[in-house]
Amino acid sequence: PYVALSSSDSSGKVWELEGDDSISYFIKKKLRVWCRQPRGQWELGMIQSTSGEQAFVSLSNGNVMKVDRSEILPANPDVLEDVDDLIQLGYLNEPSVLHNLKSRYSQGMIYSKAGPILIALNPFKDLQMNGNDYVSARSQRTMNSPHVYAIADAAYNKMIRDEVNQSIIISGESGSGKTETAKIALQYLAALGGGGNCAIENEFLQINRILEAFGNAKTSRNNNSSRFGKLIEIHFGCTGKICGAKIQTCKHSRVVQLARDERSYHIFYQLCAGSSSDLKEKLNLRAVSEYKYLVQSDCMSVDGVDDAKNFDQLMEALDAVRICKEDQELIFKILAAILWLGNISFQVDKENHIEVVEDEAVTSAAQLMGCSSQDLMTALCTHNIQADEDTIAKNLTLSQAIERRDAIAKFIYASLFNWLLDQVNKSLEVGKKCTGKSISILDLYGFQTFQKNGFEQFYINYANERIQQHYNRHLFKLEQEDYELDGIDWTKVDFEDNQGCLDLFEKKPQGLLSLLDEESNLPNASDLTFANKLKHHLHPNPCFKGERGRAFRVRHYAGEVLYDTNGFLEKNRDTTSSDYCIQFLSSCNCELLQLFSKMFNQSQKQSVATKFKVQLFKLMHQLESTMPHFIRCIAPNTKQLPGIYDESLVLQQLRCCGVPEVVRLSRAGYSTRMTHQEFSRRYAFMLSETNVSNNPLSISVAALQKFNIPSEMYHVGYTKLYLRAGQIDVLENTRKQILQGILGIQKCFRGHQA
Ligand code: AOV
Ligand code: MG
Repeated sequence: PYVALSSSDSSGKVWELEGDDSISYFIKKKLRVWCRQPRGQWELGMIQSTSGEQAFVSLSNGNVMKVDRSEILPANPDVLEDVDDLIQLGYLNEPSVLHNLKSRYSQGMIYSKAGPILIALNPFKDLQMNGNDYVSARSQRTMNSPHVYAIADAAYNKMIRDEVNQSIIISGESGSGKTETAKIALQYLAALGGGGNCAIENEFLQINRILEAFGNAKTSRNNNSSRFGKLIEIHFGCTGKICGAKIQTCKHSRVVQLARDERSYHIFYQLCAGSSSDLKEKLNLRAVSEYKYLVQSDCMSVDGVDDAKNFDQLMEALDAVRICKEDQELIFKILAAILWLGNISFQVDKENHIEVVEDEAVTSAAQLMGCSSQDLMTALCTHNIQADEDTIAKNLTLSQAIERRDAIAKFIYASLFNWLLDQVNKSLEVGKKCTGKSISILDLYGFQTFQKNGFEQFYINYANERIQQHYNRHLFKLEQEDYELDGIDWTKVDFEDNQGCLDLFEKKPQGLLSLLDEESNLPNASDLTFANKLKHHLHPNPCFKGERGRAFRVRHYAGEVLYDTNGFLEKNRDTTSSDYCIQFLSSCNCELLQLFSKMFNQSQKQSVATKFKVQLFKLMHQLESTMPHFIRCIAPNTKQLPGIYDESLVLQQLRCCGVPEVVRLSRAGYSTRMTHQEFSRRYAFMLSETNVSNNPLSISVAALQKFNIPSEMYHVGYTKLYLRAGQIDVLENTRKQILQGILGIQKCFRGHQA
C-alpha cells in the first residue's frame, strides 16, 4: 500500500507522510524513512518506536535519534536507487528526489529525466561524454540513459516523423550549464544532419567561439557568462540533412561599467594578450591594466583561461566564417578605439567650460576611428541645438560629457556585435530551396538574484518569467486542456501559474515596464520618483511589494527578488540611441563605423526595456509554433567546482522550475498522444489484412490489442490516443523489427532475381 501523498502547496512542501497508520505500517515492515536533522539535511533511518508526537529512529550510522513525526518522510526501497527517471520513484518527496540526483551525480551520471524534462547537473569538469563515438553510438540508439543527445535525437526524429518544427528550450540559473548544453545539442544535431561531413560541426564550433568572445564575460557566478540570449534555428531539408541555420539574439551591453569580480567581454582581454607586435603597434595597443574600462573591477585574468591562445583561435574562427583579413583588422581597430575612448578624461577651463584633456587617449581614439582629435573633442563636449535656421553649439556638463563618451563606446560595441552576427548568419544562410523543417535551440540567461539587484537582473528575470510561462503552458495548461477536451477523466494537478507576475511586468498602462518607460520620459524624474510611482500604482498587487526608499520587491516564480531602482532610468533611456552618435560616426573615415551609422534604424530609438521586450516577444512567438523539449540545467554549487553537491541549492532550483509538479503530472498522465489518423497511418501496416478496417479509431484499438499494450497503459479519446510513458517505444521497436524483416526479404528477393 502506498502512503497517501498530499499535493503541493505554494510553500514548496511537497509530498508529506500523512496519518498515524502509515507510521505504524513503516514500523511493522521495518521500512526506511528520511528524517530531518537539526541542521536541515536528511538522513536515512528506520523507525523503532513512537511516543506521542515523537519517533525513535535508528540511523544508518547506528545512532538512535528522537525526531518529531513531522520531520519524517518515507524513503524508497533499495531497488529504486539511482533510477534514471524520477517518475519511477515510489515516494516523490524532496529528500528522495535529492538523494537520487546526488547519488547519480557522484557516479558521473549528470543527466536524469523528470518525466518529459531532462535535468542536467553541471559537473564542472569534462566527463568525456560528448565525443564523436558517443554521437554515433547515440544515433544508433545503443545507449538508453538520459542525455542531451537523447533529447536532440527525439527532437530530430519527431521533426522527421511529424513534419513539425521542434525546439529545445534550455533554462536554469547563471552558471548552471545552459550554454554548454546548447553546444552539446548543436554538436549532436550537426553530426546527425551533417551526413558524415564534419564541416558543419566545425563551422558551428567556430561560430560559438566568435559569439562567446564578443558576447560572454566573466561574472562572479560564471567565468564564461553569456551576456546575450540566443536562439539558434537549424534548418533541415526533406531528407534530414542540414541546409542552413540562423541565429537571433537578445542582448544588452556591459562595456563601460563593471562590478567587482567581473570582466568586460572576453575579446578585449584576448586582443590585448594575443595580438602580434605588428598589430599592437598599428592599434597603439597597451596592456589590459592600462585601460580604464578594463581595470575598474580589479579583475583582469581568469584562472585556467589563456586569453592569448583564445585570440589565435578567434582569428581562425573569423577566417572560418569568411571575414576577410581587412575586415578583421577593422574589427580590432574598433575594439582598440573603444578602449582608448574609455581613457579620455575631461577638465574645466578658466571660463568654467568642460574640455577634453588632450593626451594620448584622445589622439589614439581619434586616429583609430578615422577622425581628427578636434572633431572627437567637439563631439564629446558640445551639443548642437537646432534653433530656426541656425545650429547652436551648447556646452555639456562634466557628467553629460562622460555619459556621452560612454554612450559612443557602447553604441559602437553593440553595432559591432550586430554586424558580426550578420556576417555569421550570412555564412550559415538557409538556401531558398530548403523546404524542410527546423529545430531551434534556445539558450537564454538564467534567473538571477543577488543581495542587490539592478536593471539587468530586472529584465533578465522578466525574460525568465516569459520562458516559465511557455513551460507552464506546455507542461500543465495545454496538457490538461487536451485531456478535458478529449473526454478523459482527469484530476487536475495544481501548478504555480505565473500569469500574475507577467501581468505585473506587462500590463498597460500600469505595469512595471510601462511605468518605467513613462518615468524615463519625464524631464525631472529620478530613481526615487520612479520607486514612489511604482509603490503608488502597484500597491495592492500580490506579486509586488514596495520597500523603503528606492527599493521594491517582486514575487517571481523562482522566489522573491529585491530590486534597487538606482540607475534604472538612465539605463533604460539608453542615450546611445541619440542622433549625435550616428551623425558623428557617419563623419568618421572608417568603413565599418560608417556602416554602423547606417545600420541604425528608428526602431532602435525605443527605450532599452521596450527594445528588449520586442526582441523577447519575437523569440517567444517563433517558439510558439514548435514542439518544445525542455532541459533544466542545475548548478550543484556556486563555487564552479566539481564534486560539490549543495542540497539546499539544488532543491531551490528544482522548486523554481516546478520539477516536483511535472513529475507528478507525468506519472499520472499520458506522455504520448497521437490522433487516430496519425497512429493508424504509422502502425496499420503491422496488422494482418483481416483486422484492418477503414476507421482510424478501430485501427488504433486493433493495433494496441495485437501488440499487447496493457489497457491501463493507454486511453482512447474522441480524437486522440493517449499512451503512458514508455509505450510508444515498445510499438516503435516492434515496427522497426517488422520493417527490417520486410527489407531483408526484399533484399533477398532482389538477390535471387539478380
Ligand atoms: P550558463 O550558460 O548556464 O550560465 P555555462 O554553460 O556557461 O552556464 O556553464 C558554466 C561552466 O560550467 C562552463 O564554463 C563549464 O566550465 C562548466 N560546465 C557546464 N556544463 C558542463 C558540462 N556538460 N561538462 C563540463 N563542464 C560543464 V549564464 O550564461 O552565466 O546563465 O548567463
Ligand atoms: Mg550561458
